[in-house]
Amino acid sequence: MGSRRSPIGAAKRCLGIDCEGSTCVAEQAERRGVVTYIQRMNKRSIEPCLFGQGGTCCRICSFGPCMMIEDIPESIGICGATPATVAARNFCRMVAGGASAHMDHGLETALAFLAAARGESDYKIKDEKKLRALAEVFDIKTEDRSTKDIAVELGEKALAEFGKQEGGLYCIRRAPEKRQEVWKKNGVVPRGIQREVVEIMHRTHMGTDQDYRNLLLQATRCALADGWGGSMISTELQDIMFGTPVPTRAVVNLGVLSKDEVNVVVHGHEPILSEAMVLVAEDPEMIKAAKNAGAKGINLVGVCCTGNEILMRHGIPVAGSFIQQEIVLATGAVEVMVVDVQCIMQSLPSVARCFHTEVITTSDRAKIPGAKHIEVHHHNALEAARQIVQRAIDRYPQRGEINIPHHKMDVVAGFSHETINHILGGAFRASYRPLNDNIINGRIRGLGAIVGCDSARVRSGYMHTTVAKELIANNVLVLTTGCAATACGREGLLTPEAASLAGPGLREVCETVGMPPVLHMGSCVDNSRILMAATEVVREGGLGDDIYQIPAAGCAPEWMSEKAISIGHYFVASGVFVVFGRTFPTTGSKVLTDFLFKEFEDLYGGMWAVESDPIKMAQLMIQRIEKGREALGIQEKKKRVLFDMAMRREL
Ligand code: MSK
Repeated sequence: MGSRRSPIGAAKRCLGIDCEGSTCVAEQAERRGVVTYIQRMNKRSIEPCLFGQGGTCCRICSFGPCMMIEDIPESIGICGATPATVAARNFCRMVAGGASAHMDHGLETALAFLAAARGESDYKIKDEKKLRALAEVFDIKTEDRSTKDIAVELGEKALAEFGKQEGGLYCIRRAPEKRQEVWKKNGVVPRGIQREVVEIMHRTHMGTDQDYRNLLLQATRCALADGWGGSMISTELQDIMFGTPVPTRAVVNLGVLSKDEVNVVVHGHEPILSEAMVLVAEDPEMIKAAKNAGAKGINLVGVCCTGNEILMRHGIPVAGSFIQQEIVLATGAVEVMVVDVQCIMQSLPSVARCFHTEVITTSDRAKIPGAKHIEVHHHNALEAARQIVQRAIDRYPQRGEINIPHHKMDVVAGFSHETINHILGGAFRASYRPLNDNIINGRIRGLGAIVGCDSARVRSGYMHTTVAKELIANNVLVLTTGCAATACGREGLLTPEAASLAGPGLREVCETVGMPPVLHMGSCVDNSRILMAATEVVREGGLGDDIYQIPAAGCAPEWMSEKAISIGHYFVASGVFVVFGRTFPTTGSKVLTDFLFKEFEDLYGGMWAVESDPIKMAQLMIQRIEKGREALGIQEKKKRVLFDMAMRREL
């Protein structure tokens, strides 16, 4: 039978804050008959299927479903497939699903970028420096050429990456040379972006690839096509079009909703619409229309990764992470929630129906019964945004009772890998040298990435923030993205003041430059920024010549989506030790799990692990970091040397 949880406990989990009694949005909403994931979790009468959870349920043909237990020799599929093969196929398909989400996002971005470059959309080229730098990666001549010429050629070449069948991806060449050699040796260099997904679907078809090692080879190639392909192209072209993020002050949590303004919430992933929404929400004509409707103005806020995108670039507040999306509506204070793709709960229209709220879908790839659909493309984004904001204004007079908690927290976000150069190296000698030096001298023990979703299955945000606090207390600088970043923001870890929670070395560095000990680097496609930051650390020198040598580790404590699996796998294949929380989708097969959790390290330098306890998770990461320091010969903290004038002159 399913476990029963107290509604109060569940509500606290959903909000990630201590929100008691009458102020608890979830509880109040429940009394009004609003059904959210909290009630759905409590009502589940069947525990999750262990075969499905551990990856040993095969349902790719009509012989089955065949459910297998590896310890029982005769427990194999009717076709003869072993538990390891089945778990590998399921893992591959998760990678393909996750990777294709980022790839499709990247494809849309490339199309929008090309239109902007040709002058055929409302968007323009904002970051010319980054345009020229990326053009060089794509072998595009930049000397004596106009911005438009370079941008058009870059757009065409980026778009071609998606349909490429051979020859390798341009961005793969950004990785350290040693890493590229590892990929070549293992035969996993992606040949094109979309090809790798198609090949996974073919190989995992009944009766095709039956060797778990060979299947994992393709999963690795596909994940790399995500991280160093689809995701990287998304991030880089978005930066060029919408601006590369720089540290920006903003506010997060439910308290950012306004009691006397028109609240418009953008949710999803692609910034094509949200960028237009930012422009329209600031339009004096629209603000006047809101005032005419009785509101004080327009309050645009974000949810999930769209929220992270506009937080990083414009300082727009974030109302909540993935798990909070229904709760945001349950405040009764939202006029319109506009969504595009990924991580959108189908229940949103039914929650919205309990209030005056309208849910609007905008992508032809993601419709929801009960939601209004207004199709948005890069060529009509502004016009559609205007229509959406007007609908929100029209709804404002219908607003009923509201319950906006007072909880909100200041954050500093916008740490692109380029910004880290400046924040540590200063305006005139931008470089990763100070970061590398501080890792070498031991003030910073290493880097820890905390990424991924929040989940209904754990106390939301608790895992992320507990890992983060443990890491920074042990002088590990934390890089974060996605809903993990929002959770850290709610907890106050994205402020320079949070340096007081850090160990003495990290604290000294953070206080010297005024940066938080946890750096918000963006949305889930922006994990490619972490790949580039790791590459910059290698390039700067002194910490090995490959990513696996850096004292670093990553985790996704509350992961839930296929995207998380793809992201985790491209980090592992890039040489990073990655720990996932609570469960892992191959544990039904020890053979396959041992391959991923042990043997993978010999092949790639990185490997997987799973751990449910956040303190133990952080300790596993710290152990990996210390192992890396030992291998580099920098495990001892170097003594501080006070420089006299002669030594300074010599410097
Ligand atoms: S939104 S994939 S819940 S991070 Fe990128 Fe958050 Fe995970 Fe969706």
